[in-house]
Amino acid sequence: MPSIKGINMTVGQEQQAGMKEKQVLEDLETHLTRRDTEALFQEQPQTGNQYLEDTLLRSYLKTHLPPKVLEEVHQDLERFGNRLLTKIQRLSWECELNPPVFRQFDAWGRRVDRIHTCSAWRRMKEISAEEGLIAEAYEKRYSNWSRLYQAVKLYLFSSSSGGFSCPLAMTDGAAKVIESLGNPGSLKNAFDRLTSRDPEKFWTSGQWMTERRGGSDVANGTETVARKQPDGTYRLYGFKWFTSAADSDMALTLARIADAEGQCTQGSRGLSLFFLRVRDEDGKLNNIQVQRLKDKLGTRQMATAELWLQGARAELISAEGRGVAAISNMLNITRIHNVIGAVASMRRMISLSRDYACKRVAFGKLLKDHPLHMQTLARMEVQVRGAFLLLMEIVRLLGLAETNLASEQEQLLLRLLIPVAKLYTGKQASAVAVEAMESFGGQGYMEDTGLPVILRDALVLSIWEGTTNILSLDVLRSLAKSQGQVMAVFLSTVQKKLELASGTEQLSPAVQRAREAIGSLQQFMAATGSERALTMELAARDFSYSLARIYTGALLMEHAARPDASSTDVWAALRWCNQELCPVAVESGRGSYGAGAALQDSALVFGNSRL
Ligand code: MFK
Repeated sequence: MPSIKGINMTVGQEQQAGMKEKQVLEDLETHLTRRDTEALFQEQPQTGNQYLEDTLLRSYLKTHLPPKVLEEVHQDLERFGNRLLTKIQRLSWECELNPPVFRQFDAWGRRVDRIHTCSAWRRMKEISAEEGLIAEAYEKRYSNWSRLYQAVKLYLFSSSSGGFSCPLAMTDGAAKVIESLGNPGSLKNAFDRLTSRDPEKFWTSGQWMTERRGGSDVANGTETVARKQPDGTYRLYGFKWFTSAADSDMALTLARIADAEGQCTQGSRGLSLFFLRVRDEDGKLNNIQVQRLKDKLGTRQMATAELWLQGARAELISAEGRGVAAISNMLNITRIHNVIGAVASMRRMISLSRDYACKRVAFGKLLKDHPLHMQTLARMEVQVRGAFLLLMEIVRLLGLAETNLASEQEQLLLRLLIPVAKLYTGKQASAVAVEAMESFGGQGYMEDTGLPVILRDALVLSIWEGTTNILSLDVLRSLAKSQGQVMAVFLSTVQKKLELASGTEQLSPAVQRAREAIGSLQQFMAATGSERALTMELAARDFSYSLARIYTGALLMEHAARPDASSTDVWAALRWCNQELCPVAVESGRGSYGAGAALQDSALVFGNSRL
């Protein structure tokens, strides 16, 4: 006897049950089919021309650029915005879908170590040259404004670049190093190619700094040895553990020069900077073996590799033992690119969230009509506005420095603000990407929406190019090097901006809060006294956050004090200044930076048994 769900039935009963089941299925199918043909049940969020839609960017350019420069730049950016929308965004998605593939051996067992990139990735390289994404900064067509203009193009490109902004960062950094070395003849070809607008000529560069024994601790972690050859060149032997965009044409890297006995100087003083070609004219690797490609959480569009240097031919380009100082020019540029990437990913996420809020109906109305939802988006908008203005301030200062127009104070300020901005915006980008993802509900978590890619790629921004703590220590390095002078410049610059803002009455609560924060910061600096070294190390992160929040607050206020400022500019400044602007003073007041607190923190992490 047959059975349904364990119930015994006769043949008649079985037939009846079968017919009923069929009827239910038919009803269900009719219902689903009807619903299916009605409409898509959710509309995809989209953005238009990113340049035209970015009111803050446009108002910044209008305020700061000379009219003639603005006119030309505006036309180009509008055109570029259209190109991004209609052509480049599609390529970006292709890069995500077709990550690089590594083939170690050919069909006949020969070692080939080939990194295959997709055609969209290679097209990105051509586009970068055509658009002058590196060239613009070095041609200096617009004098001190060229660097800012380049940064704006990179900012627009970043979130549609399919990860190509990474090799561009290092390419820019390498060009900067070569330029700062006075463009020596032996590097002329490389410089011309890095800064070329000709896709046929254009080169990208790698920055090989990280080795097995340490990422951040370059001074102690670098094992690569350089052996001098009779012709004056060097051969490098070592293992590079993280080499981003390993398909690049050239690289700058650190190594220790061995003396006649094969001995090397350890520590930072033993490091020198080298230039090398990755492949020769025939495409053969320069005595380099690719061990494998990295299996990363994000930036999967890009080939990050482990490389064995087995006698790679290289040229010494810094003074012996001055490798870290020489490559720091590259680091400062790539850190600025990191800020560009952070602001761009925040802007993209928020633009998509904003569009979605105008399309998605929940609880009987559009998301944009839910005040709590809009409050959440507004909080993110304040973050990206602040980060954007901080980025513009840095590239404005860099442009002045590169055209010999920056005062000594402005140069000091630039040195301080680069690590401050890198560490702060890296964290902002991760937080905003997570928050924005939530604004799409479950859809935000779906791979094929493309939203998780933005989050994954944003998460690296606080790690590579120096983690948050390493950058916080770099902030202290810049203080120490200037013997505190940079703090005086920081404070006087902020004071000037606040003075300007105090002429706008609606801004007065923000001005007041910023002034209080400055007072607290000064008190903290004065109170560190004899315990300064330990206190400052423990306080480094909160201290850097305080600098970021105070300076950004001042920039938002300055922008909101323009004659043609809007009420939203004012609101953004007020909102920014409602947060704790000087966390270092608050934590210091709680005794967080003493030796006792350090011991307790350690005990908290490990449990009391370790003490
Ligand atoms: C979208 C964005 C895309 C970005 C893509 C990039 C992909 C590439 C991925 C990577 O390569 S990630 C790896 C990046 N690695 C790092 O960022 C290293 C992090 N570690 C540090 O930054 C350490 O602070 C550092 C290695 C610099 C410390 O080294 P040392 O040897 O202990 O430094 P020291 O002795 O304090 O300084 C040596 C010299 O360099 C000094 O000059 P002087 O000898 O003339 O006094 C310093 O002033 C100078 N210096 C150090 N950092 C500087 C700097 N100068 C200017 N700016 C800086 N930031």
